[in-house]
Amino acid sequence: MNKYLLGFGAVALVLGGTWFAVKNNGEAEVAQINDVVDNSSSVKEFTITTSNFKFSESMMTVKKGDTVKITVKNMDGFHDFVIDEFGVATKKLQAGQEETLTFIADKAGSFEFYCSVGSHRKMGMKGTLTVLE
Ligand SMILES: [Cu+2]
Repeated sequence: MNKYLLGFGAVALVLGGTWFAVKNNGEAEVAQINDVVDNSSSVKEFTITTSNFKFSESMMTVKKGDTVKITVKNMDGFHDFVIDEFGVATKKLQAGQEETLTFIADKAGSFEFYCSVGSHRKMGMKGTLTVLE
């Protein structure tokens, strides 16, 4: 191998390295744009009061991917708040107690929330959480 070929090889290596660096830079920019789109979900907060024998809200609507925070305040009697499909429930609350549940609405649909104490659910202590696609 003579000096001329060695020089040519070195130039090719430098050019190749530059092309690789530019290409990777482009991919990093695309990844950043995707992050911005994925951050469109938000936190939705609700406060529900419970009493004999109803919830103050019968409908709540969020979007899939939202973080849902529900504060349950028991004014009167002995109640809890349960959503089976998301595996969340408060403890059974005495009058004057409250508890906040936090979960991610990771599936779309209509889900019943209810009070599991005694026959309260049958007596109308229930409502619907709607998760929009
Ligand atoms: Cu109840």
